[in-house]
Amino acid sequence: MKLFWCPQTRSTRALWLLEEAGVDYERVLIDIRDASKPRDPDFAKASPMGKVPAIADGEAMLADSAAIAMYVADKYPQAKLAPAVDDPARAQYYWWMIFTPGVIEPAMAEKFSGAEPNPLSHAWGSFDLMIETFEKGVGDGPWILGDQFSAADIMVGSSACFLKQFDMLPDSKTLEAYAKRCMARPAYQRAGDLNG
Ligand SMILES: N[C@@H](CCC(=O)N[C@@H](CS)C(=O)NCC(=O)O)C(=O)O
Repeated sequence: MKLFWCPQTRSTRALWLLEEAGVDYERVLIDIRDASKPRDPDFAKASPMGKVPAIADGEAMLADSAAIAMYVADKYPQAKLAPAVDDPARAQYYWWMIFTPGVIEPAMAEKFSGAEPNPLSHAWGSFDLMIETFEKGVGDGPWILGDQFSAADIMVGSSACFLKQFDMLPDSKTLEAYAKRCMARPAYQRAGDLNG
């Protein structure tokens, strides 16, 4: 499997994922900050928007950290990164897998840009509602699905770390502690070392 990545981007999620999954992969650098540098021709096929992360796994090619997380978790069930399809926990797993691209990231953009919150019509609710929902979801944890760590933690856990890194995490003992638990995972640390 080829992972198209670039340091200090959302590729960190895919690195963390592949390290948790214990999958053999090759990192292929895409310098998103310099479009004049040559790019592996598979990258354009895997990522129609030219964004990282993306993967090429034989003929299977896709981009987007959430899509990649779902693909890898299902393709490598031995890594136990997703509840089985017939496990009732699968329902909450889907909800939290989509929470980062559907809610956390747009809510962060709202906050960053200073846009007026409009929870009734904005699909992500609002930044404050996102934090409240995220906090309740983590609850006593330790993970977003309770005792079982899953790819959903890679999605929302990395988002908690980004919120912290961008100084956007409000005073929340629950989310602070959750972010710390994620960062303490050996696979997260290996991904950090690879990320430069
Ligand atoms: N929803 C995507 C977003 C990916 C994304 O926006 N990646 C940025 C870096 S963090 C990128 O590749 N930007 C370069 C560009 O748009 O040209 C994901 O979660 O993977």
